[in-house]
Amino acid sequence: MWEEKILKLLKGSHQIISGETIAKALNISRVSVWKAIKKLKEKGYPIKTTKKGYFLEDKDFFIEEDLNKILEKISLFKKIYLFPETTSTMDVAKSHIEKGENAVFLAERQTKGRGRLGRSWESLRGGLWLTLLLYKPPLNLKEAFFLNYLSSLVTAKAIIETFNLPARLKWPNDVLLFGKKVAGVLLEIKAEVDSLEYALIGIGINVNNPVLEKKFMIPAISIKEAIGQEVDRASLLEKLLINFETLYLKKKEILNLWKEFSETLGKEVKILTSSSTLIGLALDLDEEGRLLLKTKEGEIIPISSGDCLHLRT
Ligand code: BT5
Repeated sequence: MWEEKILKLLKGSHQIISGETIAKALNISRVSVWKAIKKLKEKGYPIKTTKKGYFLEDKDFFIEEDLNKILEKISLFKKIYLFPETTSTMDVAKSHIEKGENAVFLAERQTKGRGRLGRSWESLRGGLWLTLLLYKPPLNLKEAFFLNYLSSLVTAKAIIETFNLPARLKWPNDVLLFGKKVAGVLLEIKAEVDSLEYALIGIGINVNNPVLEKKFMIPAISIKEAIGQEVDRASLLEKLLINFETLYLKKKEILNLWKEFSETLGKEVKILTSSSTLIGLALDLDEEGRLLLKTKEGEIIPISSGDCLHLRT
């Protein structure tokens, strides 16, 4: 309980704060301060201890207060669970399903972040790594694809609206900035015959974390790199969740907006599916969320999943 309050004091201070000052401010003993600091350090917060007191070396951390402010503005998700470090927010969200609530799981750092098809997702501190848990969303299996489009769409919109950056969408699940990947979406669902038991939507956004452009499948970028300075992750998260709630279940609007922000449609693309490689013009999305690819021979092939490479305009 004191940990959160001490973290808030440290986050708000540009100077070293003595143990005595913290103890007085919170009306607790020096030993309680010391114990709480020890726990915070164990959780991974970079608190420097000097003779004069304590100092938080990196202030880019969420505190409960940031998240409570966001929760006041949304109603679809009842809670935001924050983890200084976890394997993957997908794992912690999954272990929460039986509670039967919609919730958000947020981690400062993931040790086993994952992408699609068992690929790994680098999740260093400074990024926005979250999973949205939707319990029994009113969609059937055939409609689950809307959640994929909705999630990449609201991520792009949040980046545009918060930072005025030209984020665009790449089929099926990437958000691009200047042609480089700034965010990705991972959807995991469990379906009954004609309803969804749950949906776990993983969203990873490179915000203030370092990214090595050439390290990944396609070049990557962070928002910090695009803007030239560290940015506020709480405002981005707030926009993302508000937009998600606003567009949730508005199927037609989701598809139309996705098409509007798409970088893929109208481009010559190479699609890699589990069984084939196809080249053609990305024409449109159909009502089942499939990408319609027009081959050189003029055949139109609907594709429901795969990886996409942009060839040329
Ligand atoms: C994705 O997969 O783009 C989905 C990424 C979802 C990550 C979120 S973070 C919160 C939640 N918890 C998780 O464990 N996951 C979700 P895919 O399209 O398969 O792209 C994966 C590929 O992107 C990798 O094989 C790398 O080449 C590349 N990559 C890995 N980390 C990256 C990063 N931080 N930025 C850009 N590209 C990255």
